[in-house]
Amino acid sequence: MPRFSWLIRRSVVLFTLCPVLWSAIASPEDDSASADEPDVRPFPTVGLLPKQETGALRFLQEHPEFDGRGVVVAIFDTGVDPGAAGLSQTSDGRPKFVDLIDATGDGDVRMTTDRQPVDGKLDGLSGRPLTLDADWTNPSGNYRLGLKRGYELFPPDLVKRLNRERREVWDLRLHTLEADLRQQLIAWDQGHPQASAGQLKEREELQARLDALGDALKNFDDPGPVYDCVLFHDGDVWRAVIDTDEDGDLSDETALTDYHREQQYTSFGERSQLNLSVNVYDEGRRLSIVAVSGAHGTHVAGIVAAYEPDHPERSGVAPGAQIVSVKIGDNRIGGMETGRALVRGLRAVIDRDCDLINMSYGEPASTANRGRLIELFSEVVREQGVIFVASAGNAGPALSTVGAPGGTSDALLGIGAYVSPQMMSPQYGLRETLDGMPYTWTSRGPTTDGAAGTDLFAPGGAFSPVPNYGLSRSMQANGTSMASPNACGN
Ligand SMILES: [Ca+2]
Repeated sequence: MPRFSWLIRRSVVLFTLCPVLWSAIASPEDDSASADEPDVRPFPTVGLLPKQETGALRFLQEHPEFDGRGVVVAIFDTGVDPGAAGLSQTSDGRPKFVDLIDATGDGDVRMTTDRQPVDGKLDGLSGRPLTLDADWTNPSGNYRLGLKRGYELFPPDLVKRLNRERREVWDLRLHTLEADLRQQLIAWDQGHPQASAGQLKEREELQARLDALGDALKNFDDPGPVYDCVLFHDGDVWRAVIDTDEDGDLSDETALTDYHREQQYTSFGERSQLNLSVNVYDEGRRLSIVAVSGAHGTHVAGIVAAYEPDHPERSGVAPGAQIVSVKIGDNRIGGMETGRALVRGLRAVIDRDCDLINMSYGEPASTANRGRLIELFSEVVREQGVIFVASAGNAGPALSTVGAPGGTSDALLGIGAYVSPQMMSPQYGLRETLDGMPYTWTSRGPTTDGAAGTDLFAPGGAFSPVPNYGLSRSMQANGTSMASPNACGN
């Protein structure tokens, strides 16, 4: 699981503590500021995305070009949004993303129906006629068709929002019809003070329509958007077109190819603001639509490598680094990772020549250094020279609470979460700060086979970018999920 659900729970605990600390600090005995002298200190932006604690800030100031340039980091997580703030370019002008991969398969579309167009149109699998773009190059003239339900792919919080918004539209339409029918019924009653049995059938018809509307209002069942997908080979590469606005017109859509070739992405539309890219596998028989399954991966990637030239305090620890996003959080099983997704992720690490992996994911484990996946992780580290950084877990403060794989695998660097005075003020609203310390909830070693468990501590809270679909630019979150990318960036 992403160490995000945990961190939210822990955030609540931490935020619950903050007012207690604040009230202690601002008690009447505190004479640091008098009532008629307001405290006007500037907002301490240095702690928004912490870099001072590890020496990274000073290092970047003294060596601005030693900022991760030439380094590629794989982010094993919920996927990273290529449209998020600060994640479009590196500090030396290269694309921020080398590749975006869905290793889970939840975005897969089977493309097994071949059709030839008639008068520039195809019969889509949704039943809509699809208008092609006359400018596309398709030497074979053949098109492959598929269909994808948006809700199979969208993050749960987006499904919830869209469902609510679509319900509002549905309710408004039905309530308008309902009001109209009620008026018709009143008018009918006024016009038929002594209706015959035959005339009453008209009234029964109106009443039956009203009842049916009432049922439809009570039993709202939203299947969500359903997208026609079309694939064709332009002579060089496969190109995928998704009818993101469900209007049957494909000429208003972008013809995308594998992300690593052209670094293109598009969006499912203004309402969802969910960005997507594609990869095509199995000789055009499988289209992989790559979208995030949550906000976690984008937040993590921002801590490693966001680049904000106008607001360096918002930049990540290594703004020059490039990213390979590997989605391991599968929407179909509540965002859990699978062994298959992790193996595909390791393949991508080797194919794209990644230098580091960050994995802010994991579960509790009673045994250390065991299992086929741990063997594969160790091979990538020891034989490919990849540095593998992972969160230790948020199950502290008791001893031997480190989780797998970060805390329990000796080939990986397991990262604990630390909170510094510089972080306390901007992130938790403390006017006077305490000494730096590990967060209470950060998992502790030793492992059951006697290793330390937590190899390093790093700042475990940050304001960092989140995906566009969340309708926010950035958010604060804490957890070893945030400590691991901070260490990875360093
Ligand atoms: Ca369209």
